[in-house]
Amino acid sequence: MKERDAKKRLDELKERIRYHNYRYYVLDDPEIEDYEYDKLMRELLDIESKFPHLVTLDSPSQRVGGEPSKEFSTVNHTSPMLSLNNAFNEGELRDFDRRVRSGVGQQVEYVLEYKIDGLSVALIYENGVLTRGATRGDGYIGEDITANLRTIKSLPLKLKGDYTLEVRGEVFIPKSAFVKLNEERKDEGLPLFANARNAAAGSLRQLDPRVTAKRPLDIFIFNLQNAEGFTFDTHLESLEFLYDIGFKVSPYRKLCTSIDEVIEQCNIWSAKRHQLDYDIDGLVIKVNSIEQRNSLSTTSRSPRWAVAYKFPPELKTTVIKDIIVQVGRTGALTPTAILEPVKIAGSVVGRATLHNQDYIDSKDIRIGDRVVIRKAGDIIPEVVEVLKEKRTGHEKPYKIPDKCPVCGSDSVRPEGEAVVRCTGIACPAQLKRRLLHFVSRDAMDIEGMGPAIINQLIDKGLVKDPADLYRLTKEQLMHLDRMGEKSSENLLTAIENSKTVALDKLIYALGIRYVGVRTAQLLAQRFKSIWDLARADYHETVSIDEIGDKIADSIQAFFKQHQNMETINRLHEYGVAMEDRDTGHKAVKKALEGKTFVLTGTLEGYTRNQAKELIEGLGGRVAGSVSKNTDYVVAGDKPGSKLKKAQELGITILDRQGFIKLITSLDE
Ligand code: 0OX
Repeated sequence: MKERDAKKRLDELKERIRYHNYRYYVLDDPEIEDYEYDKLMRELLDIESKFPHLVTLDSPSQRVGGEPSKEFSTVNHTSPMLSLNNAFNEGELRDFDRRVRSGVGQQVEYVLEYKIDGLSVALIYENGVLTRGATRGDGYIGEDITANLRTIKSLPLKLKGDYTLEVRGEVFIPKSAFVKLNEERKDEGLPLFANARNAAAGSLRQLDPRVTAKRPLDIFIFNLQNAEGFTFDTHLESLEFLYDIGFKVSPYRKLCTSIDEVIEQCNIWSAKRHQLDYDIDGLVIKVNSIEQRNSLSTTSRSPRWAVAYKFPPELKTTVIKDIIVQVGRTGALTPTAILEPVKIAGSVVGRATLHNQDYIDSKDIRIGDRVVIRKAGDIIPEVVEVLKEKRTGHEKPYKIPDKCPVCGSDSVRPEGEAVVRCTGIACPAQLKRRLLHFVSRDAMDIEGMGPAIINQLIDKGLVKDPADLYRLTKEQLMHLDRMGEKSSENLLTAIENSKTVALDKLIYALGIRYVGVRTAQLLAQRFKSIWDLARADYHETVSIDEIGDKIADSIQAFFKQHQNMETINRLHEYGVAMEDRDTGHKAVKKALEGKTFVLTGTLEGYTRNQAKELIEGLGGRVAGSVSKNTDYVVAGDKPGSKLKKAQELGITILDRQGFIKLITSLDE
């Protein structure tokens, strides 16, 4: 690989990993499976190891995880909560062993533990009493979920002894309890959890600990992080100690004196893991001697003294009976194979994802094919291989339809992308997401129209496309849960007021792919009305500075849909202004124009200069000291006296996450 290609690929990988990190760690709503994420990460690490000078501070390899979310108060971890490097086969286990032995220069003993598929937490006990519990967050800053952790029955609130210490462990829901939980939810008409890990994650993130208390959470403690006044020679001794003072420690803690023994255990548990009542996706292998561990130190994201062996996915053969497409919330059309059901990885499987057209084409997957499928843990099964020698000649090749199967709009595949998407503004599969976007602050700005109301409006069939919002009556709104006369009137006023939002907001509200706040401003400046924009040809839009062919194509595809034009016509009919009252001469105001920032402390992932450039690129100014004219103080790690001054002056203080949120919410 040439350096130029490596850099380009690294940029792509970083962007994708960052995005998926965010979905996974912050939103608890992953879009891809762990193994796909692992694959991206491994590719990134692989390229970075070949081109070390291309490693940048903001690379996902340079930090531990995602970003903490807003609802709980945040806590700084006493020491980073590191992630584990993975080993996927015997060779990688032997590599790990070789690295460890050459690092310590002596014989090494390992302790093996189950790798529980749950969520890591940090717990602080002071004088024997649990005082704080936190999620892992981004590894440095987590969320304070003490109240929720207290509800876990297997977690001692008081230890046998007045110890002051920190432990780390994995929260999970046992398989049998998970099945029961989902059965209860089904009876109550509640949405089901996809798997035990998601159920545990959702339960830990409840703002109301009473809800958490009803969930069958459990915890295994796997590490003594710090202990005031004493240490241990080995990890195993520390685990025994933790067991003795009342913690639930993983029942499997196996001492191995050679890598051969480790490999043997990995093979044994790979076959036996389905017998356990909790999901394990591998074994964790840790150096037993604490002294040896300390001599091995840590990379920025994972310790060198431990590795996670990931079980290989199980393989089975079956037949593809049909291929269907599913339309996701973002309008993505995902081809899915309907299989002759088979039992694999502990459950019966009837479907496998085919990802996209390229995947189908590259493997030449056809309806009627006998295929090998694979499933690991709770991963959606996928087709690994087509058994072409079993073909009878009756197998049918497959193409993703060029119309959305849900709403009939054109489905398009933008150049250079793998995913085919529906372009319909009123597509039922995307309706909720599109409505939330339509009413949001930078769009039509309909205050009071939140997810709870939108869900009810959709469920009751009152709103089938954004234009329907303008037909709602007070009576209809008053019949919704938690809506009284006054709140209904307020909401109607907000809807009424939205009819005269500026043209750029209306353009943004349409949810045209790639048209963010800034692009919408540029379009509103160039075109005087939605009608002008709809009529404009590709060349007219692409000739606008900052608008490339991808955006121009997407705009063309959007306005080509007669369903979308129907929605726009209806919006017009109900009184939504389609022209800019200002005739389009106003300059595009940069989002941070007139705002003064002061930076203090270090912002993980950004150098001081990078942060400054980001702000200035959006029109803001960075000043050296805090005064009453400062609009924002961005406080990173170890902030200086500027933070105190900002607090005294009552200036808005942004932590790293707040800062990122601010700059990313301004533009696409
Ligand atoms: C688990 C598990 C997770 C300590 C240093 C890096 C990882 N999921 O069961 N993490 C660890 O160890 C930490 N041990 C485990 N057993």
